[in-house]
This record gives sequence, structure tokens and C-alpha cells, in this order.
Amino acid sequence: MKFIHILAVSAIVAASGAQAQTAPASGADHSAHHPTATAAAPQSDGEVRKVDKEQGKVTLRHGPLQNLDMPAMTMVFKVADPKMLESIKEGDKVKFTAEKANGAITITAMQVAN
Ligand SMILES: [Cu+2]
Repeated sequence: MKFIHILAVSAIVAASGAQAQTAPASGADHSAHHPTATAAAPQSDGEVRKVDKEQGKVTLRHGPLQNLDMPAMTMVFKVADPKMLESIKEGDKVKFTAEKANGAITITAMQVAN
């Protein structure tokens, strides 16, 4: 009985410890109010394959996205602000931040990496 109690307590301690480690996730809430904030998600490398200003989408060949658990691939991203597409063109190397918002992977920050 006492042993079980100790187990339960250590489980709670372990759980709260895990919570403390993921505490920066509260920063994600904050960045939701500021879509251009890059603190919450790491920057990734990509190469522009296609720019679709009308749809607010960009096709990127990207390296691994650790925050999204995604391997390197070529795919279409939505951009948080279509203005982000004005300064890029096919063939540009870019640094970008992609985050999952409302179930869609969205680029929240992007800059040409020259
Ligand atoms: Cu991808």
C-alpha cells in the first residue's frame, strides 16, 4: 500500500517535471497573437520552387522540420501573410519558420538567405 503511494507520488513529480520542460509552449500562445514572432519555432532552410501569390501559397523544397517532425521534402505551404511572397521568387534560397496553425502548416516567417 505504502509502495503504491510512493509510486503515485513519483509519477506526479515526473509529470510536473515534464510540464516544466515544455513550459515554453506558453510562448506558442503568445506567438499566436504575433504571427511574425519566430521565438517559438526554429528556422528551417528551403528553396523556392513555385510562388502562388493569388492563393497565398509557396512550394518549397525544405530540409527537415524538427518542430513539425517532418523529413526533408518538396511541398506546398500556406503563408501567414501573402506579402511574404512579394520578396521571393523561384530558385531563391530561404530561411523560414513553419508552424501548425488550425491544422494547416503555415509559414509564419520567411526571408531570402543570401
Ligand atoms: Cu514537408
